[in-house]
Amino acid sequence: MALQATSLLPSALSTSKEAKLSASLKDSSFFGVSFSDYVKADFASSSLKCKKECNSKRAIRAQTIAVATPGVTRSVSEQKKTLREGSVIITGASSGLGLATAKALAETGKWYVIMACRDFLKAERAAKSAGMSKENYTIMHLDLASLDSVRQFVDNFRRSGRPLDVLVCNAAVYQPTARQPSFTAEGFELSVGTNHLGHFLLSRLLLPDLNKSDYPSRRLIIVGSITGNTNTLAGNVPPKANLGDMRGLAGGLNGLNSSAMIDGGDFDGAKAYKDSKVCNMLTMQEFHRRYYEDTGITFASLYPGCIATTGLFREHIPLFRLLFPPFQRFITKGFVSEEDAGKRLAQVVSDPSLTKSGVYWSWNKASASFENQLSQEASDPEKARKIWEISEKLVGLA
Ligand code: NDP
Ligand code: PMR
Repeated sequence: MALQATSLLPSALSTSKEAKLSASLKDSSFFGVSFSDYVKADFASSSLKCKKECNSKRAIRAQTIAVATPGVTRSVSEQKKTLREGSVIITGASSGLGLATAKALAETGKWYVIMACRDFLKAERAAKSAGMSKENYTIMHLDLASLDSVRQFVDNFRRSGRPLDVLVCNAAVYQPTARQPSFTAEGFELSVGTNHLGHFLLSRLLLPDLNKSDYPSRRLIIVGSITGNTNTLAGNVPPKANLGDMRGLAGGLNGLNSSAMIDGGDFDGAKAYKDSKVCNMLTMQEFHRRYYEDTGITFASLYPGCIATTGLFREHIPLFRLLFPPFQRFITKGFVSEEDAGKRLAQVVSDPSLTKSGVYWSWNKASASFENQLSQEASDPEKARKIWEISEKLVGLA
């Protein structure tokens, strides 16, 4: 049964101005698709389990570290023995979700944030205007579109002498209007090169540092998205993510002797972004399979909600940027503010109840976290293994 898009509109959208908005959403291909085609699709999220994970042993240790043994008087030094300040690297912390997460963690006083950013001045201004206190953060240069920069960042971080307790791979670029691909320093298509390959190298290089940490709960978090998951309505908006047989990735995504797209097809910036998010979610699971048992590190991904106001949409046409926030706020109801999304990611960094590894976290309407289900492609272990193996060759690890 094909529902009409207008039947989904709240009654508040009855003014002529808002009626125009709904009409344009319904009829135009401005959002990349006719809206009425997509209201037919099922909300896969309604069938998702709403399950909170039990505390792991490590998390219990973290929580109870300062708890007194009943009947025993504690010495002053024992009373002072609390969890040390955690140390977290957040990539792309100069705006949007990364900045909001940095702020949320820094203001707890329990976290020192290493903001790994490509534009030092922008990051410094952003941290200042977010009201972050200088003793809670530092900025280190990282350009994920250059593998040399990734390696340099790792060296610089190690030289700082700080421990690494949590790594958050958050930065991303989205080029929905690009007609031609652009490329990273090593010649990989920019979206997959930055969002996936840059983070892949960073995470692989920093894994031993995470493993060395004595912090009770070490975590590696890679930000995923609903739009890479074709088991959802949002994931069915064209162009859909599809890695195919990964012939383009295997060929180096250089647009010369191989396609710039992972599946070997014609360049499409929006698809390249969604494909990169599938790579992010598959990489997190492959890390889990390869390293969780031996290291105890928690590997997680998440969809923080639709943060429709961030810089991610900076390259979209102005009309999209104007209409996207009200569309998400009033129609899909998937909207979340930057501040609230930051609190969600901060939860995945530090909440003692979110220590389960291999999980893709989402939040329900009451803002409670739950383990979400990934699409078939985004949870395919064979594809995850293949991406891992091709990626390690591309970034020079194999
Ligand atoms: P923003 O554009 O606000 O933030 C992206 C960040 O990535 C910026 O700090 C940007 O730096 C940084 N970045 C981009 N390229 C590079 C690079 N080459 N090296 C280092 N840093 C880089 O977008 P969001 O906050 O929305 O995106 C954050 C994450 O959230 C992304 O992974 C995105 O996929 C994910 N996400 C976003 C959703 C949304 O609705 N907005 C929904 C689901 C997931 P600079 O400031 O210098 O440009
Ligand atoms: Mg989408 C429940 C419905 C839902 C949700 C949660 C999102 C999230 N979107 C939904 C539905 C729709 N969107 C529908 C029905 C349409 C067609 C009108 C639509 C269109 C659309 C466009 C054109 N949506 C978009 C775009 C983008 O350019 C954004 C994108 O894909 O960026 C990669 C986007 C998004 N919608 C979302 C979210 C979270 C995005 C940002 C994507 C991301 O960061 O992964």
